Amino acid sequence: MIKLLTIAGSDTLSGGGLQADLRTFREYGITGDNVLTCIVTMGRETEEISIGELPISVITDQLKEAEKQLDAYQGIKVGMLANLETAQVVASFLEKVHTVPIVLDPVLALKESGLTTSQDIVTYFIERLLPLATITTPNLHEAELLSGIEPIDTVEKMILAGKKIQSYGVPYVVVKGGLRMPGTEAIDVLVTPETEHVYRNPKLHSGCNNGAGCTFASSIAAERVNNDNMREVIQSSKDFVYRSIENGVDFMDGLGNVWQKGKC
Ligand code: PXL
Repeated sequence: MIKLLTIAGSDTLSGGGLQADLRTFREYGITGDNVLTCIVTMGRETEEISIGELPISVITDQLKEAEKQLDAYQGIKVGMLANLETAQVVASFLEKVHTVPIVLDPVLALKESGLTTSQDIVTYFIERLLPLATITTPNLHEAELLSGIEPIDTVEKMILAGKKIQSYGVPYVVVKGGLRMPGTEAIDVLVTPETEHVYRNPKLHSGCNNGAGCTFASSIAAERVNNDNMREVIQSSKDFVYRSIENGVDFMDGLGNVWQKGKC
């Protein structure tokens, strides 16, 4: 059976984080190991977010176990890394991965909430983590932080930002326009070593989108196992996320989690 690894935080609402990753893998009939990096608690009423950090030894212990399994993984997805020390130990682990794709979701801005990580971490992503990844999937805010291009409010600027991020050493970049891009369409841009592709879908105004970003990145890891064509991989992953938002589950008025749904 195919196995992937996710290195990610826990989402107490279960919509995002490693809960989303493992459910996504399951929909593809793929098993998953996980390395837990932190615990995100989101207040249901207040929407306040707290990030519980773990002792670094707890993270390195898990990474050591994953290292013993490296040959068993056909891909690795990296999500939230709560602090610089975590990013450093994860980078040392990723350096040992040579043959399988690494999907790096640069979780620097949670739900575009303005909760951003420090400049130290942004610099570390640029210098150390992005060059280790096969593909990265920033949202608009993260793309602004990583590229220095701000504001990103047109497709042309999304492409420019994607190329800038690619120049740090990651071959594929998807800049996710999400709901923040002006207009009625949800637009994503894929920058490849050869060219760019623009994907357009009607915006889905369901509030059930907690976990959409994690689901997208883990779906890319799953799709990539059997498909070398990144343009097709991204289209399939976008379709997967679209279905999962449509299939979402409310946890309070108008807000909810994506609920992962394969093609059946
Ligand atoms: O979707 C971003 C994200 C990543 N990782 C964890 C999260 C979230 C959003 O809620 O909880 C653990």
